Amino acid sequence: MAKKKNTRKRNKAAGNASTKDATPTSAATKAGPKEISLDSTKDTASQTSVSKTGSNDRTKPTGLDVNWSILSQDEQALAEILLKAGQAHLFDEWDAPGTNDELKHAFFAHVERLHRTYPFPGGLLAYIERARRLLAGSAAGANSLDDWVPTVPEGEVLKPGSEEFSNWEAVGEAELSATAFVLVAGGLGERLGYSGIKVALPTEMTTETSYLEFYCNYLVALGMMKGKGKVPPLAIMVSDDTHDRTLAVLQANDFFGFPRDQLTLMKQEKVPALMDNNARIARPSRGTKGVDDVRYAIDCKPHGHGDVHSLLHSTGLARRWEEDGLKWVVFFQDTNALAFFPLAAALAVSARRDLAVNSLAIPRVPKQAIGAITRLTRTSGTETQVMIVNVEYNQLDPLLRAAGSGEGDTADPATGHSPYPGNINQLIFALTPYVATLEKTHGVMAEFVNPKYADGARTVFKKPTRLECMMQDFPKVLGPEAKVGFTSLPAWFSFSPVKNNIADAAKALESGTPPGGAATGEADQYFAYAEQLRLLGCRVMQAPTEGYAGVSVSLGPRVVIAPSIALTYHDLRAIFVHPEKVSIDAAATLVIRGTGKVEVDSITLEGALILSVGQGTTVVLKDLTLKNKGHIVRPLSGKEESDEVSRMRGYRLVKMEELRIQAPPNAGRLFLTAQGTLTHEKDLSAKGSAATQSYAATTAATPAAAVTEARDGQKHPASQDPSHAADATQGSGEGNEAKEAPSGSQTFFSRIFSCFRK
Ligand code: UGB
Repeated sequence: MAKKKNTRKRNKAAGNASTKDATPTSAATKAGPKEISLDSTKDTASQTSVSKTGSNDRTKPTGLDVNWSILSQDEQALAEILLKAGQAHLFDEWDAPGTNDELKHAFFAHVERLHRTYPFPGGLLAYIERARRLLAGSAAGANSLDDWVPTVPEGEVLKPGSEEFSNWEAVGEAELSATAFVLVAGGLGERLGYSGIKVALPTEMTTETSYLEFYCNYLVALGMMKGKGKVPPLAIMVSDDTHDRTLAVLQANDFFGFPRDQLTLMKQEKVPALMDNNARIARPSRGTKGVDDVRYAIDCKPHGHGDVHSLLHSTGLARRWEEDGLKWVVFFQDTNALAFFPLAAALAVSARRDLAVNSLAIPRVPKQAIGAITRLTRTSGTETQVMIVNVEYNQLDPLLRAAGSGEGDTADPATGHSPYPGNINQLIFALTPYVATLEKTHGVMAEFVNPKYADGARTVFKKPTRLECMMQDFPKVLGPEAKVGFTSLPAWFSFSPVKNNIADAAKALESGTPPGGAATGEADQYFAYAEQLRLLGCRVMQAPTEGYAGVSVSLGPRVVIAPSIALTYHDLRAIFVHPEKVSIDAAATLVIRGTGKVEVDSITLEGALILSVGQGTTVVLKDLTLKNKGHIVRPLSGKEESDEVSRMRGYRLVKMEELRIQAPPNAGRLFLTAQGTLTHEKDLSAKGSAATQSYAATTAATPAAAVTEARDGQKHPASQDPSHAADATQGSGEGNEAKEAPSGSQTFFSRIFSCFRK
């Protein structure tokens, strides 16, 4: 008990430290979110117990020996640690005193940082010792899951559009306002081949909303619509690779309207890369950007998303959220535009089933690069241990084979999917057991190592490796009393990450697994909206799939409904009041955004409509038939100049013509009718007469969004001239072979494509 009290005290100090850091003095961070200082909050007891006497009972390598006198006591102590950890080689090529002394001091500053910020107790010594043990096991072919027997766990399988689903959503809506959010965004996305940070990528090209903007918009809208105006807290885990650029994007965009006192950036640090089974620390390769002289440098790599737990502990954030009365914390990834569709329903599952951990899952395609939620059982003597936890994709196949399933990671013939639900790494934790566990464990997670060997004897690495940890391993440190489960939803509704460059996406598609590319991320987002409208009963066509550099996608219709308009399927249902009177063509574009309200009564859309509604205004779409040239998707020719974002997709979106409506705030109830202009409810009877007051800002954009707004509201642009509209539709050349896609129908996709979207 006394021990617990002490821990609480220390954490309280941590909380205070982070609050203090919220008002940094540097200009760069003044306007920013709270910056967490790692050093004041870590459990560094064992890290600071290093002798500073400089007494050295080991033989010093020459490079160190000759420089000993120029080192400070602290530097000498750090050198001792390195020697104790078997890292003498790092001094091999050091110059004599007087040459490159600045670099030597910088080297020790880096070592000090690595030692201090290693997120688990024990600093560098502990890291190297653990690495040696894990590397020895890996070289011997040991598997950490060797004694465990896998079986398929039980969980909740939800079907969007069903009555049952609506009931779950209704229960979960109340939980949304009792939730804190954590975005893990420390990954650079090397597989993606994008030079920026992943959260700055556009989710789709119609509105070009970035992931970061989208996530912030969602949470701000959540606060406004379900949280009585209180925006939920968001912590973003960043790394050295992403911190500055994430902050810069936030600052450049005035934090996307996110209240700063609710936003925290937590920085994870890297760990040393290791070059052999002795866990000898690697130097960067020659020519590495930003490295003056590799002889005085250490190669570092990310430690994995599992660091998020130690950061939520050391910053005191998790406990503060619990003290503030929040019940849940949701972890989500950097590039999944579908992340929030399942949230309300999944929160309801957590609440009703009293789950300490609820993993969101999808039907998994065998060999898909996502982990599998698995029930693992281990019996030793009379004791049986059971845990429901993610088994990473590279471990699943050997585990299943070892357990006697000769075929390994294969499909259940009855469903075409793996019997094991696929982990989308979106986790809902109940805050109370989470905080209690963090206080016991300090967020320390099991580490693993995954070297790629260059030789059969497993002694040479292709490139340096490092220890890593994963956030979804948290159930492994929970007590046996904690209930762990999963909620499975169709992939089309919940998961389409952007992880692979276009070539790898094409290869994945060819091998029968979901591509995870920028094009599929975009297409799946449009599809998720379109399919929800179909489930409501709207008539929404679906464009045929087209190939772009080997990646097949169906990019129409392009429906984007901002979170500020609808957060849930339930909200969409309230907007589309007469779904049977809604018809959307395969080549159409429908964007609805703003902070007002929308009611879609009857609409036939065969072009592009961009509707923005100001707060305090409701726009009713009634008897609106819109035809214009709309937007078209143009494949990249290969020869043309193109930007990185288009190259990742293999196409660009050309905005030929669109009707852009900007409804002003506090204008009451306006109707967008056949004429394509906004009319106040009271003027409807005088439709078409001079008395009609129009608020519409209509737009003829051609080509490439030459947008002009007609503020007098009396203009009738070519897009509304029926004769022109007919030409325009032909001119678009899009959707000629589009088919009607009634709800649940996948007939317009290849077999494999439909399989991913279930
Ligand atoms: N991330 C960090 O914030 N810090 C890090 O050090 C590393 C990553 P990846 P991965 O759902 O598709 C995971 O690299 O690790 C962030 C699951 O392990 O995209 O290959 C990073 O910014 C796997 O079980 O994914 O695979 C990103 O937001 C499966 O579920 C997130 O962590 C898979 O995700 C994931 O990093 C998936």
